Amino acid sequence: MRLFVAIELPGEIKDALSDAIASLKAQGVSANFTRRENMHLTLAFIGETPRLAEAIAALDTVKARPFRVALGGSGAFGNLLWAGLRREPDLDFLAAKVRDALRAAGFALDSKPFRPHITLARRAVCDAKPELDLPAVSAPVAEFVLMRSDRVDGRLVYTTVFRKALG
Ligand code: 2AM
Repeated sequence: MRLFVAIELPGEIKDALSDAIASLKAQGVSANFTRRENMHLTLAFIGETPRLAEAIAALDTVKARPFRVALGGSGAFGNLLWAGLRREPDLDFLAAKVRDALRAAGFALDSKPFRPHITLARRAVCDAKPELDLPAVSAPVAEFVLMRSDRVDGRLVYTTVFRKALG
């Protein structure tokens, strides 16, 4: 199965991201837009593995405190468009702890630095560089989750398989 560790986003943030997607569409961007139920922030990408129990055991050892996240900034990785989050030391700390715990359990994560982003669109095509103005909405984060990713009838479907409370 394909696994990744993420933060689920509260409704206020998803509302702002849905507005941003509507604005991209209004600007003539065509893309594979992220469905509302799939919006999330990835902390660590594990990838294909049969070791679900080991991943859960590793994540269960992570200790970090609750914090707030706020939308801020946006950008593109090639033709993938994303919304950013304000740099938040507690978020960086949590991502580092999650990655350390998974590596200690033998999961080979990539060594790219953590770039907190929420993917809004994949394979985006547009004539001019789109404008993406995000309101500075903020929300509390009280847990992180382990998610399984499946492709069902060509659609990405994410299922939460473990929750870990912060604090
Ligand atoms: P992305 O949105 O930038 O593609 C599930 O695929 C989640 O894991 C997505 O948030 C995805 O980020 C992230 N991810 C990180 N590294 C990945 C990789 N090598 N392959 C697929 N997804 C990856």
